[in-house]
Amino acid sequence: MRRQVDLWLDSDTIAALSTPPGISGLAVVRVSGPRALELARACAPELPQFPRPRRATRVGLVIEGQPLDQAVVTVFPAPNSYTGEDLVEISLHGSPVLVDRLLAALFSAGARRAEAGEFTLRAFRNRRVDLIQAEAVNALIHARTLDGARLALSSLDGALSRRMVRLRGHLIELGAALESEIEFAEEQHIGSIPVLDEVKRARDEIGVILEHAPFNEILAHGLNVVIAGRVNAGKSTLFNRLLGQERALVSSRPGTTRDFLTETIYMDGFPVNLTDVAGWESESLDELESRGIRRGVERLQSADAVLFLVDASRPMSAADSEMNRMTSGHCRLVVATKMDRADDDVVKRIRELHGADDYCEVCALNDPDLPMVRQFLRRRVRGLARRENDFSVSARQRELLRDLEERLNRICAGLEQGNPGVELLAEELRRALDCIGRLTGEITAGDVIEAVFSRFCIGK
Ligand SMILES: Nc1nc2c(ncn2[C@@H]2O[C@H](COP(=O)(O)OP(=O)(O)OP(=O)(O)O)[C@@H](O)[C@H]2O)c(=O)[nH]1
Ligand SMILES: [Mg+2]
Repeated sequence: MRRQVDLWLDSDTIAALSTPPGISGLAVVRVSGPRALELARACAPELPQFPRPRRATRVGLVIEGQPLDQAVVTVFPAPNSYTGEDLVEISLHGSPVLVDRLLAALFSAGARRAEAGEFTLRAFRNRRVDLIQAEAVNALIHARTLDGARLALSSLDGALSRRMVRLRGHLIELGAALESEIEFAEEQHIGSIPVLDEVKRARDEIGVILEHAPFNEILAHGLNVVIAGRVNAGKSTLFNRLLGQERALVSSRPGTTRDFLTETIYMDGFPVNLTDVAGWESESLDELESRGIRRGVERLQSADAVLFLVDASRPMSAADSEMNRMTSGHCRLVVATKMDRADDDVVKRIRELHGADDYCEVCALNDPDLPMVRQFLRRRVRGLARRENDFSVSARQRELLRDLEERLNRICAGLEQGNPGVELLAEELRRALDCIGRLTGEITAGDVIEAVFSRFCIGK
């Protein structure tokens, strides 16, 4: 959905609740923009004409002559505020009734309801943060683990941004050296430019960031584990056992699970997001079943680990082989299920096929703890190394960093070969600088910016 206002140009004064809606101890309403102080004073008449910056002041909120609440108001004058504009934070009692009344009064006095992420967008627009840092704000809010929060905080502190600024300086220097090479081709050997070492170091650092990024994502959101297998293999039963509650419907009818279900369990305090999906079926299906299966496959593609269930009580089928192929590239545990009713020949066949993989045999009915399955999950969780000096990287940033790494590779290789083809190198340099500009948001298209901020919540 396109926004009604051009957020890039708009300079209205905006207001929104920045704490979660609902009953709470306190609620914080933020007002930002040129009229922030004036509008806040319209609701808090005791607020002085020139309040002391960044000092909490206790004032009464009065709307249309009626006292509403006792609040604490803090004024952050431009440019030293989160948004870079005049910003007022009104902290009142956390009652939705009071909050709605205050917001209504602010809107009727001339404020506009803030769009999702608009406060941070303004911070970006006013160069309080770059785009990398703005994305880190969202990553910090949405982090589901302490590790994830720590990674986001280093990005917010500018760890990645500073590296990009440094790299840009080196590339510009390299560009200047290349230009002089064009002019004095005979006298200099470009492969010996000292700044080349810096560029190589930066390239290697980017390589490490890209290598760590998938792990860091798991650290931030938890381990996504999909329970896959053909219909009726016992997926939902296993899901329920791992959760310790009857969350999913179980029945002897094939095709019981239609849509996917996700629930989180904790292993050593770390979130493991388990997803039960519709069973795989190779025969023709109705439209709804196919859609359910497609959703399951999508989950599978983005899974960090897979529990691949094979029913030991029935002969294996084409669906099992297809599922085997689809999950073989994943970090997976093959689980032979229904061992209480197992057919010896089938078990023999499963062992032949999967005995050498991560493999276990279970009976979810009689063995509710499933120690082998839990052990596999725990091993995955413990394998997630927590590294110092890392930071969160969004999918957008990862794509740009990959492109940047490629350009830097070409630049370094060209220079090392001694016969660089100066024009080509200059073009690669220009593109590398372009990647950096897109990362930090200096030359990022409006729709990309809009997409980034639309993932924020209102009030941030
Ligand atoms: N005997 C026995 N039956 C089991 C075991 N695990 C599951 N079942 C039964 O197998 C049937 C199918 O189980 P579900 O958990 O619904 O299987 P599913 O893979 O989720 O099935 P779909 O959602 O239809 O793909 C049910 O009747 C379960 O009670 C087991 O270890 N032993
Ligand atoms: Mg099921």
